[in-house]
Amino acid sequence: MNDLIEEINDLKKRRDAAILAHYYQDGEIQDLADITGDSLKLAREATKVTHSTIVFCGVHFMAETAKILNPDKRVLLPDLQAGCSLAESCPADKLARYQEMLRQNGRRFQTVTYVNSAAAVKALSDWVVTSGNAEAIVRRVPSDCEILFVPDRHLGQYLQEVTGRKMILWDGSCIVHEIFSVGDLLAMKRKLPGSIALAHPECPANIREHSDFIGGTEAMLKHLATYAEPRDFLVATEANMMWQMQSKFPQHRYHPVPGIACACNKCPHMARNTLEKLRDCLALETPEIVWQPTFDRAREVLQRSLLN
Ligand code: CIZ
Repeated sequence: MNDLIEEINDLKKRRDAAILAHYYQDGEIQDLADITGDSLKLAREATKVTHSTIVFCGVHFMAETAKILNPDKRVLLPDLQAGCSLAESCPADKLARYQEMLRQNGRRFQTVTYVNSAAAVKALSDWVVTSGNAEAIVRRVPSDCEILFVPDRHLGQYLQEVTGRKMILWDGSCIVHEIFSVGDLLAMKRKLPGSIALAHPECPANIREHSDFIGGTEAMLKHLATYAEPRDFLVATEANMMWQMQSKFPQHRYHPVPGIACACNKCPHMARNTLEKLRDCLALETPEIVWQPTFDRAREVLQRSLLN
């Protein structure tokens, strides 16, 4: 393992590469990264990278976003098959047909798209949001327009609740956040009185309503920073997030909320990126995210939504 890490660090220098890693990656990958973050932070940081190559340890739409915002960089993704159930639920052709049907019915709307989507879908959108900026962007949509929110219906429902804006919701969901067990969450709260439940807004309403704090990963970290004394936190988001929590705030105890059918929730797509694949992609300079025709229009939307 130490040899592998040395090899990666050596290749990183030789390839003039910066490693960006999402909080949902295994701790050993986050440990090696130059920058860790949620997709909003990583998208913004990617635009400041001075190296010629970015190795993106995350899923496909995140690496694609890094490429779109930094066309001159070579962007590598250790496993090109690292996808996302939300992105899969919303193919661009299906969205285009749905938008057309709404227009034909005289509906005046703007499309607000969660970053967990393909570039071709972003290209059909007015706005792209992450869990970190969704509320602020939704508040920017003119009040005389309806909002078509794609693809996460749980995040959309949450945004309806906090902003009071009614939305037309796409029927997508995240396979990790959808399966937390409310029965187990309630049992954990009984077992650990005084514990604080943190839920991601991609979780369904039954989990959110029994949680003390709802927010994306960066918001969760900010919230943890408000507790000086050791506490018990029940965490309803991807289990690797606890590695970041533990490193930044080691005084607390973190307990993963189990899924309905498993002890904890790890994203199988994120798990495709391993140290070995990270080494290989640096050595072979592939797989690479290659510029696609839809990236031009997606770039306008991403720049307006994430960088301003
Ligand atoms: O926006 C992201 O990075 C995701 C997928 C989750 C979060 O809340 O950070």
